[in-house]
Amino acid sequence: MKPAVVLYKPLADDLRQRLDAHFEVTEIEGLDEEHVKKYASVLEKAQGIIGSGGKFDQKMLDRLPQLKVASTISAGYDKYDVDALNARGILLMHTPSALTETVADLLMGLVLSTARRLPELAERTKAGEWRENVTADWFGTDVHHKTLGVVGMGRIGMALAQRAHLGFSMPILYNARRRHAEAEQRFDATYCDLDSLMAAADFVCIILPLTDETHHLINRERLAKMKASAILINAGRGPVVDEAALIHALENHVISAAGLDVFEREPLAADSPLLRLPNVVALPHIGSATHETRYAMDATGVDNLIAAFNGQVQENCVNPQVANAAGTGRS
Ligand code: 8YV
Repeated sequence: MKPAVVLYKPLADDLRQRLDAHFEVTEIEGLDEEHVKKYASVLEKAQGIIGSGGKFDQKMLDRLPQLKVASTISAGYDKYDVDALNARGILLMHTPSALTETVADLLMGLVLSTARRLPELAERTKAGEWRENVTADWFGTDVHHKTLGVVGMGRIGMALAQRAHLGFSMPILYNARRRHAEAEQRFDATYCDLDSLMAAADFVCIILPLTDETHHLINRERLAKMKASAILINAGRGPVVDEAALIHALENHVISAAGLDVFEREPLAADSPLLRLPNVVALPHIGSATHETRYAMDATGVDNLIAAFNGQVQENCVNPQVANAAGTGRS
């Protein structure tokens, strides 16, 4: 008998067929409270689950007593209580490699948008305000040859450093848990402690996962270390930056601007002060949101689920150590 799997996001036909070939699939509309209740009996039988979003805390895991594998169609897995998964021997698969280049493109887009004020000036142009050659109040600041600070030198940090250093001649500073020889060799990146990076960079780009250690890592004191001309970019996870402290820094010109794809609460509330600040470019968490990349992520999520049920957890597995306990086959 094929393992029972719950799918909680729509997939392209070919990916759905691939999933159906391996599993007995029940598709549900979502994992919010309403649907969790509606599909309680389906969840109770699920051995696998695949989709993106949802909160996999102990309460949710209690609704999934048969679960062996969770395949999240995302790189981040901060919505999962990994200790609870480990205790139950549930494998967690994710899609870190599928979105690297696309998120790095967006980061570079935020760097350019904030420095050159692209959204604001495009709006002013559409509003008919361009009546003569622009004067200094329309000017932005240069990007090329400015110093880029990368906080979190993972795959995306590397892809950003490549663009910034090789494409825009930007010196790279970086902070990470450990030194990154390849970044230093390929992009001449200089390792810095976080406070020195904050003080020296013209652009501080945050590309960190959300963990207990990174929550509010960028706080009022750290923002105060930045140059008044510097720009903060966050496309990792919102709560890594203390949003109230950021708003304070932007309103009081402690820093010059911010480019944000992620927020403490998503979707961002319509009355957030961030939306009325002219020096903020706010995006609706679109780091990986291209047709090609979202398809690639979905495909990786499906392949991950199949691989995990075959005991193949060499790639894309958050907790390969539980492979045996999960009883999913050879490890
Ligand atoms: C999306 C992301 O939020 O992969 C991640 O961690 O933040 C994004 O790609 C989403 O999870 C994809 O549906």
